[in-house]
Amino acid sequence: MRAFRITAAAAFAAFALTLNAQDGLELYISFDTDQPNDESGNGRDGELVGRPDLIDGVVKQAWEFDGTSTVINLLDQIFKDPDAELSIRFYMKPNDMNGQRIIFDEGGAWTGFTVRIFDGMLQFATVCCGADHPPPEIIETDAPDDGQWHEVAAVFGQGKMFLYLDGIEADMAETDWEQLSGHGQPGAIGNLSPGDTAFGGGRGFYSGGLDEFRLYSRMLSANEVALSVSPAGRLALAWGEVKSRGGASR
Ligand SMILES: [Ca+2]
Repeated sequence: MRAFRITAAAAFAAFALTLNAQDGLELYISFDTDQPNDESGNGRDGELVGRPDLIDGVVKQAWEFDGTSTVINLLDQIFKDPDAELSIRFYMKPNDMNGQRIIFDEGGAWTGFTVRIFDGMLQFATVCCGADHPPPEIIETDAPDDGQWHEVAAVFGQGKMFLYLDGIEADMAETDWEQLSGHGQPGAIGNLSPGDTAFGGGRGFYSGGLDEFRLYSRMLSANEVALSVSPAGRLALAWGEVKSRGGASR
């Protein structure tokens, strides 16, 4: 009987997490094939430039970005207008920390959301809203250079922004803006989208592994960021969370 209760609690936690992972999901690229197809159900297939190598990922296959030419151009603006909450999460295994290595960018220096590696730092910037390009808010942490996979989440919402590395809050800030706004440009994964980034001008191709990229039109919570969305690890991690909280109340 006890064994049944444990199994039921773990299954419930996994089910709840599955629902969470789908809530507000705008874009999901698994990198399991050689095409940047959107598996969120929203039909936002990307346009690939360059030829990534398929490598072993955290979940099935991943892509190795070459740092010189590979980019996924998204074909639509994903920001809402206005956009009060926006988050991304993904796994990365970077292999070049020098200069600017843009992982995700939408918008620009007028209103924008950008995650990059810059001279050894993992940085997340947002900016809004003015043609005079107001100073962006930037939060950061050391980019891991151990050659291993790491999970990153960048969360903006309600005038705050958070950067998580492997489920732990690495930095946060309050912003001068409560929301981002529409801009009429598509986003990009692996280099800047057209124009400029939330940091300002300049392009820079990401170099290294990327896997399981998800974009949400809501704030990811600290609790769910602490849990991997990896289907392979979901049950064990969910059960670990249940045990650490002393019950299955979540
Ligand atoms: Ca994958």
